[in-house]
Amino acid sequence: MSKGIVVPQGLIAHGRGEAFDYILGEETLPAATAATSAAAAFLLMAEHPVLSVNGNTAALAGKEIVNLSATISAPIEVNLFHRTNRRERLIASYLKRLGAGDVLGLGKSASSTIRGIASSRRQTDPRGIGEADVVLIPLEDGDRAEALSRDGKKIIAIDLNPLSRTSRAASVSIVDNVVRAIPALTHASYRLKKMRRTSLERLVSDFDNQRNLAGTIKEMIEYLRGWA
Ligand code: PTJ
Repeated sequence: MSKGIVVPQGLIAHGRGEAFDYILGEETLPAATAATSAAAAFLLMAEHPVLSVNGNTAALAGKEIVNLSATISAPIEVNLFHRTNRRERLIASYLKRLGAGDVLGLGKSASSTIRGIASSRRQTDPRGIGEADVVLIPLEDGDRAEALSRDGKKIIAIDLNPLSRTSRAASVSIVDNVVRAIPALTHASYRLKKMRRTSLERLVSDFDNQRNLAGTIKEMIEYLRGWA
């Protein structure tokens, strides 16, 4: 935050996430592992997958996002809730120092618009989220997740809160901490790259996000029952 990558509101969001992380035992639940395989299949089958990055994600898992981008050949786009040119540039140069190639979404290059959002968050890069069919949105707010979904894009969320609008609006919600979820997604993508397309299609069509979220909540309850 002192470098300007994360906004103060990001610390509050982080605290909200931590509270949920405690009630899943700060470990990856089986439901999250199933969602991660489905997410990897979605990303590998996509024509234009894009990884959307905000301040919290860059700070917590910048290197891991760069690794995922290289593994699945998907561009990274900076898309901020609290948008300023300075923060966009800071985050992009931070990711480049970690090994990212081109980073999309900066300044005037974000000339496409997501319908149904009033704020500057609606601006996206036509080479990135603008033309994407599948978008990974770690740590996202509900409005943008719903608007991207209404725009016909398949959304993969990483959100520790299984009750959030983001988790509900996504096609695949990985309920886990980004620091665990992104390396696991890279690992799953690497493994699934060797699979046939028909097997990937089956992983996608067999996945039911609402059922998986219900499974996550049951796993959280089981964990809490252990303490009670
Ligand atoms: O960098 P910016 O300007 O784009 O702003 C980013 C924030 C995070 C401030 C903005 O997107 C925001 O306010 O998000 P929300 O609406 O607070 O949603 C963030 C969601 O991420 C919440 O549901 C949290 O539970 C969840 N979350 C927080 N930390 C983590 C997390 N999920 C996964 N891993 C985390 N480490």
